[in-house]
Amino acid sequence: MNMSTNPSAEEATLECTVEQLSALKLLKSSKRFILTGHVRPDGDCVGAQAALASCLERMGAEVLILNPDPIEPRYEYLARHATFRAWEGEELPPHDVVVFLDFNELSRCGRLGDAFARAESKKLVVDHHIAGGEPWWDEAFVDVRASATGLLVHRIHEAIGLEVDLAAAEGIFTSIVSDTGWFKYSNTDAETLRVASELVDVGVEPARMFQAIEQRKKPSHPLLTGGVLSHRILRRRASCAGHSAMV
Ligand SMILES: [Mn+2]
Repeated sequence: MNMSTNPSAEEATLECTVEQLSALKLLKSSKRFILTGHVRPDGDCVGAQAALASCLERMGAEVLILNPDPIEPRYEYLARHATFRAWEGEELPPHDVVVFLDFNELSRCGRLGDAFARAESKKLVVDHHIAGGEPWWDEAFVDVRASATGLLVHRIHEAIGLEVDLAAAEGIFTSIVSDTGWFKYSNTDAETLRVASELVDVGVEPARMFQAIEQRKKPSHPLLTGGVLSHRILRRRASCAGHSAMV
């Protein structure tokens, strides 16, 4: 087998299509961005937004993350580095580009989609879903083989030649684990694992991320409250028993 015909993983990642190169040009040449997502944005969506916001801000751009809905509390650690705003019908601030992350149907933004359609800004889609219908966007950074949209934001960093910082790393890691089911699904490929490893090098702590996303305590949940109460009662009984035994 002639190995020289197989490009290395690095080279394959850095190979961008003409369409992707054009999208990168828009990202590099614009100053004011709005990043948006679909209604009830999931982990891939908000993670990719956090990562792209960090990337663009380090390139000197102004970035606003504006979604149709608030982010889930389980992802609030992402808000340490980026501000997530939920649209409440207000007028959009002046902006040059809207970036749509993890979806490609404008209607999935709800009424916010109508506001974007009326705006004169350029529209850029960063996504890994198969698109149906006529393209309504100006530029697209799309790869349907990518396990997560966050992985595409990692490729954008590589193509621009920008290091991934902790804010971006936590975002991309959130994206990857959300869309691969913590590396269980069949979309978990070599690039996914290679990037995850790099993110750990940057400072991501997988166990803490798992705790934040999957083991978040919900004291308001009746089952959990019951569990905590009965645990406390058992402990109290145990300590009473211990005390009386000592006496
Ligand atoms: Mn996704």
